[in-house]
Amino acid sequence: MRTFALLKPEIVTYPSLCWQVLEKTLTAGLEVTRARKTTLTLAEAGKLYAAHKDKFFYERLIRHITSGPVIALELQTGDSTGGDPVARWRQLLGPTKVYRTAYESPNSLRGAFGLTDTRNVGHGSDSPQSVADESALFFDTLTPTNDDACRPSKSDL
Ligand code: DAT
Ligand code: MG
Repeated sequence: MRTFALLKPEIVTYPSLCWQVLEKTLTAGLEVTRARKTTLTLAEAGKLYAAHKDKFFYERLIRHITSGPVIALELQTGDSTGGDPVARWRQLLGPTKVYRTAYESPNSLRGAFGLTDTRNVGHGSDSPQSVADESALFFDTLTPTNDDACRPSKSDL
């Protein structure tokens, strides 16, 4: 079983932050099975966030996610830890709203690196269906861009 995760531009733009997020991810018992760095078009961002189309923050969300490079990750829980990778990644991310991290999970990724409710470090699929849809979008159908040559290895970051 796997999950789909996305690191947002406010992380990917800064190599040292990006590496810290990846280290915390591995330390939490998640393994990276596929990775892809890319920059989303408006149309691709619209597909990722279709469920939020009518929300007041939709425009802000789309503007932000297309503002720079993102890293898509397919994650699985390691053999020794097991468990549901969807829940594991979302727990590591922490609450959507950054102010809540202060008392709910200061050590989560959003607690450590989140800036605002929009610039909140990452995305995580929330169901088996969204894992399938979002993995397919990023790993099978996305428009190739110049960023595709990049891979999140330690030397790259
Ligand atoms: P999550 O990313 O925790 O799954 P979500 O699916 O409810 O949260 O929302 C998707 C993204 O939309 C979220 O990462 C950031 C943005 N967002 C959600 N609620 C928001 C709010 N109240 N104000 C601004 N942006 C918000
Ligand atoms: Mg969500």
